[in-house]
Amino acid sequence: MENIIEIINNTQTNISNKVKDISTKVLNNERISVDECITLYQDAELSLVGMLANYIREKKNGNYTYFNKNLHLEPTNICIHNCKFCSYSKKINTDGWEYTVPEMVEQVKQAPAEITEVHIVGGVHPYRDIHYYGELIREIKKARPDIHIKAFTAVEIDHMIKKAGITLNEGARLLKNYGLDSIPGGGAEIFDETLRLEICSSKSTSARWLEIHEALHNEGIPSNATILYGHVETYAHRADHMNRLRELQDRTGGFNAFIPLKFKHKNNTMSDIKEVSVIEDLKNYAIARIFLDNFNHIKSYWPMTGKQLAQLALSFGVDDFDGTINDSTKIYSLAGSEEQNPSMTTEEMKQLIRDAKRVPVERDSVYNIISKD
Ligand code: V47
Ligand code: SF4
Repeated sequence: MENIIEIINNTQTNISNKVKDISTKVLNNERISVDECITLYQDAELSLVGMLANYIREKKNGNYTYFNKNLHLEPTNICIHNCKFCSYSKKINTDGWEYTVPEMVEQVKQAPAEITEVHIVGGVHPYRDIHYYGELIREIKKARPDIHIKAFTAVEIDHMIKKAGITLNEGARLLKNYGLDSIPGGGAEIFDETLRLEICSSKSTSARWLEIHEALHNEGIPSNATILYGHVETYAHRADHMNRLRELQDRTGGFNAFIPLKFKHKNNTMSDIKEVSVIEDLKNYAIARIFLDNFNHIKSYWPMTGKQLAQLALSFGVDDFDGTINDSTKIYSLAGSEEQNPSMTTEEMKQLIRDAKRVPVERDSVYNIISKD
């Protein structure tokens, strides 16, 4: 380790003593504080945080880069909320769309046999409750008993529980009984209460988002966590967001992966905000990897970032590429994501990973290895 610290001292010409001390801490496997996280965002060079993140990435996941074979189902874009960054939702009785349960089950039946996961995220429909979505889970399981169902953000779950008039613990148990296997990380946005009111005022509060994930973890249902970054937040807001996740993970260990989601500005009411640079994206991945020492995986969501940035991110702390997806999501293409029709063959995914000098590993939804090069 002394060697790496020496290299940092000799190659990072502009490094401050503070950043040097934080780097030493990271390389000695010590947890960094919120203030130290902010210092890295403000003062550290991309190459330095990249190197530190890569050290941790390789310690946790070696040279592996995980992906899975999944299908995205979006039940509806009808939504009661008014998130300013959303390019996707419609109000009921306008020109929104909604699939019926049989239509969604048919989509799953039609999916290639090798798909191991269905990811279900959509708008918060005013009339649908936990029993409606529970039926969907049950029918999908009937059609494809082996498929892992990763479904509904905490914000969707919050509404479906309220709609059914039951408590959170009852809801978590019910979802488990219906066959829910895990939940995705969406709806977290940014936890700072003032900003949350500014950009998505009607959405479940930050405390509620965390409470729902905790209840599900306690029921044995793991989840992911996201952050929406690159809009009106500061570095301190990002560090605070990750700190609340790190604290919850210390208590439950129920998070699988952290997924930074870059704000895309097309077709929404925050379009006047310029999107952040690729340097900022890479720095954000790297600092997330450094700060979230109790998360095993950092995911780059390629349909949003584009294949090239996702590939580059594999050298900045990222070890997970998400899934092959099959052109089945509209959430990001409407917001101007890099992939307008996201789909990738397994071979293409593996080659992108190999080209970044990593080993492609097909995983299931809880990171058991299915196959590797
Ligand atoms: O919460 C909406 C984001 C999220 C925009 O767990 C936007 O594996 C950027 O849950 N620019 C939902 N982001 C997506 C989600 C997800 C995605 C991928 C993987 C996983 C996982 C979960 O999409 C929302 C919101 O933060 N979003 N609009 C936008 N304009
Ligand atoms: Fe609804 Fe989700 Fe869009 Fe917010 S981001 S308006 S909760 S679909």
